[in-house]
Amino acid sequence: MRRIALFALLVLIPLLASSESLVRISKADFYRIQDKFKELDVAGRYGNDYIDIVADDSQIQLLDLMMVKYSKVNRIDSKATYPTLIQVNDSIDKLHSLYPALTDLETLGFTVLGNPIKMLKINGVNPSYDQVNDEFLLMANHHAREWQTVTTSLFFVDSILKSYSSNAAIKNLVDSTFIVVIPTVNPDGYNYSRTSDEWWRKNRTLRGGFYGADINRNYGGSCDGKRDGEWGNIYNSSTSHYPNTDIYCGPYPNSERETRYIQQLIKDYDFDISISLHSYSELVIWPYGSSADTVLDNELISSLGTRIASKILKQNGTGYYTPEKADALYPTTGDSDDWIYGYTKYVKGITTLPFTFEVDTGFSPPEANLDKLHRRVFAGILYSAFFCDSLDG
Ligand code: 0X9
Ligand code: ZN
Repeated sequence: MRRIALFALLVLIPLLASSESLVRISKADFYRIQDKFKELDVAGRYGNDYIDIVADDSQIQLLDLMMVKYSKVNRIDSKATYPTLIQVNDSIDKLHSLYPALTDLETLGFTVLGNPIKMLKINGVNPSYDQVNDEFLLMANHHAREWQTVTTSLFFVDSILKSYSSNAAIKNLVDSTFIVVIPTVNPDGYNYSRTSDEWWRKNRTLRGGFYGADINRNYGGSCDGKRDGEWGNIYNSSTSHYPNTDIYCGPYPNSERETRYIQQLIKDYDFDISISLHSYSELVIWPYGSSADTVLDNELISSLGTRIASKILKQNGTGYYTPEKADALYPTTGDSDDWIYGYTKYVKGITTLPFTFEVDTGFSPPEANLDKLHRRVFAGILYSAFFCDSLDG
């Protein structure tokens, strides 16, 4: 009887949608269930022994059936701490109008809901046209619910522009580096998460009655000719072809506008380093995330990633972010970093070193922690931007 119930749930889960909550399970249980549990929306790692997943009611029922112990985790943000999408866009406009000589403002493209994806270009020589050797990309908020990544990127821009005239090292950085910042890659998702469903992760493309694809599962392969790097390949439960799941990879590679806009940007500029801000787990990670394979530049990327991580203090002050190859938590296909590395290396013939920062210990921390988070992560972003000068290109 129990077997039949389990079977019914396994078949039905991908088709059902219900309310979601954040639950914490042991790492051992996570690895025990992940094969059977086809669609796991991992929120982050908690300490060394726990994994947090966003689960809907039917998935929680399945945890019960599989005798997995879990505890519910409350989201402790205060919405008012975080800017609305309109306020995010206003802040970007304001930064440009306050520093017109140092910044240029561009729209990468528009989302299906008509929201602009805004990008600030920063340079002391000519912010409109890249005339320098070093290029650095910072993007945030591929995932809608990771609100603090948006404010962290805005804090970075505000801080370097404010310090430009008084801090010689920052002036030197801004003069010698073409810095591109995209505070939200996913404005439709951010707005929906901020106003209607705080657990929302995807964008808001509507297909066949289901909303959204996970932009960080949608990039079309690592372009190195290996099957492992391919979009849509499923090794375990961390990507899905079911459109109603949080980790839906989209109907085909690069199906999402947001994915294609970022790809175009990577084609247009020769970034030395790119950083994609996500939350959470206090990690600095690098490709490949799709398999145990290492990139050709593994020595460089892992030593640089380790150095970057050593600049970002953990929230509890006990140490620094953990550096690791991205598949260490879970391998998944279609993320931005695998694509950026593979495309720049094998198609363009230059090398962009892509990193993902998984900032913080939860989604959208409360006000008291937010400014401190910005400052801690700033150290890692700034170090990375400075490092562009040491790389070829
Ligand atoms: O799953 C993701 O897209 C990222 N983590 S998050 O919790 N922010 O959703 C991590 C992607 C890194 N790549 C791999 N783990 N392969
Ligand atoms: Zn994320």
